[in-house]
Amino acid sequence: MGHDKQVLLVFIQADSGVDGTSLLDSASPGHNIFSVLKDSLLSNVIRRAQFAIPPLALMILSSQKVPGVSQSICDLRFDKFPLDRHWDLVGISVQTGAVKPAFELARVLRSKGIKVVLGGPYATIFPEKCRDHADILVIGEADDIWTDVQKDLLADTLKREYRVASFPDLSVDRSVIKSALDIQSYFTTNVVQTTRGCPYSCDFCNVHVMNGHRLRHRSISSVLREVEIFLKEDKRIFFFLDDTVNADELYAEKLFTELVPFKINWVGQATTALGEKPRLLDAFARSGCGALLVGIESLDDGSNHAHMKFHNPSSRQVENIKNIREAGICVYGSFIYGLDEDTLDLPERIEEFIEETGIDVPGINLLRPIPGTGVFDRLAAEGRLLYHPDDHDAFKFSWGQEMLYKPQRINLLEFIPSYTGLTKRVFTVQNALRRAVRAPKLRSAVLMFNLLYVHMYSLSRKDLKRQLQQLT
Ligand code: B12
Ligand code: SF4
Repeated sequence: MGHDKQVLLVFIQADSGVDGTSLLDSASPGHNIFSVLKDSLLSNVIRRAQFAIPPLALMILSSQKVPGVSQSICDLRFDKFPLDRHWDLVGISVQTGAVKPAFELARVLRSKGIKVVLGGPYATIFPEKCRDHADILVIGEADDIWTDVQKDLLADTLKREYRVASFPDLSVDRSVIKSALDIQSYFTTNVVQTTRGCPYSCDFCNVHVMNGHRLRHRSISSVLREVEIFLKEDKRIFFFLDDTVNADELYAEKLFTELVPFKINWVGQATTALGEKPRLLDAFARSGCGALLVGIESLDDGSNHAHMKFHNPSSRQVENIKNIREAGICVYGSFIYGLDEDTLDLPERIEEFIEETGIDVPGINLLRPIPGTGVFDRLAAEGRLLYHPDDHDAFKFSWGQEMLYKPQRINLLEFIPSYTGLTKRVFTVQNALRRAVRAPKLRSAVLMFNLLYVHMYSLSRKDLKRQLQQLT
């Protein structure tokens, strides 16, 4: 439509973490012919294993249709910014791990006279840090307020700031439309969120800070309709993006039972408490659940408690994980080593736990103190952060290439070799093959992920070795 106002919504590529793998990859060449060959083989695996999914936030915004406004999405993980076209407004989603590139893009656009609106997790938690980098700031979940912004754009009455007064009611029907997406760029475009908010308060996480403690549900009929429509455009796997897809067990059981006839395959994130609920587990398995990411964090309950995580005591984890796998669902088990009560005996326990439970894909992370979380403020107050607390960019969401704080009970100089020793033993090609063979489902994806991690953790060890040398 020629005279429509043109709005572009941008998702930024982070230079660390999931997105940063390709940068990391080229940054650390191997030193002999064998490691060069291995690295190049594995970097191929990295490219194939990106499993890139589209930003649901921008799909939600672009689905809010205001006559007279046309919206497009630019995902900088795949696309170049279309500077050759005219834009009346560019909206950038700012995640804490990608603040610097987001601000840099805003600067370039504003210098060309293009109006920039910043929104997303970082803009919501740190509006004061974003204000100078934007013409317009949106604070909070923009499911409804984005319509106001578009109307004000049309009327030429844009305000400096839009603050969402209360969390949007998710039970109101809002359809998500994919028309602004380039479907072929992605591993799948079937991304669905059924609930928002988290009843828990883990201090290393900021979901409960951004989305509140009360779990808000979409109506089951609205989710079912969305799945049905999505399936018409894209038959690939579904990602349920809820932080805990079994947070409300009754809701989840009803939803996934009703999803059985759709015959989809899906993955999501859950707590291992699922293993204690046979009916819910059965509904997950029958509705096509192939894999679940579960947060185990520490195997030491004292450590989890020190970080305000009280659900899922370690005594029940083994049994629960076994039950989930026996139901035919792969388990991605995410650990954090280096929490406050962790001691040097933990790596051995983690290895035994992985063997005993048969976890299909282990992820062994270093604690990332994220600005805006409880743990960040506490470590800053205790003088344990290794960078200045105001330098938010230093607190990257890397894969564990670098320690960002001093552990409480383990000296940093002992901690680093203990962590790298652990990842060296857990992430080997032999273990990758073994895990793939015994996986209850999705064997090639399990193999791909494990091989990716063999490579990623070997790069992380190089970086940590460098950091250790600088510290000594
Ligand atoms: C799916 C997911 C991913 C996917 C897709 C990315 C995405 N953001 O869509 C992938 C795997 C790529 C990913 C990667 C990463 N992720 Co992630 N991810 C999630 C997850 C589970 C769901 C995201 C989602 O779709 N939420 C639902 C939407 C509707 O909510 P939303 O994104 O907050 O959007 C709303 C508002 O923020 C706002 N909004 C958002 N953008 C914009 C833009 C404008 C212009 C406006 C006006 C408003 C606005 O309106 C939206 C609608 O209400 C969240 C957890 C969560 N609960 O959100 C973590 C989360 C967003 N991820 C997180 C992290 C740390 C990462 C990584 C850095 C991980 C890593 N080590 O690499 C990378 C960063 C990638 C990047 N380029 O920035 C953190 C971010 C913390 C923070 N404060 O920023 C979260 C919150 C998880 C956590 N527990 O802390 N992630
Ligand atoms: S880590 Fe998971 S369970 Fe804990 S507060 Fe965050 S979203 Fe909730």
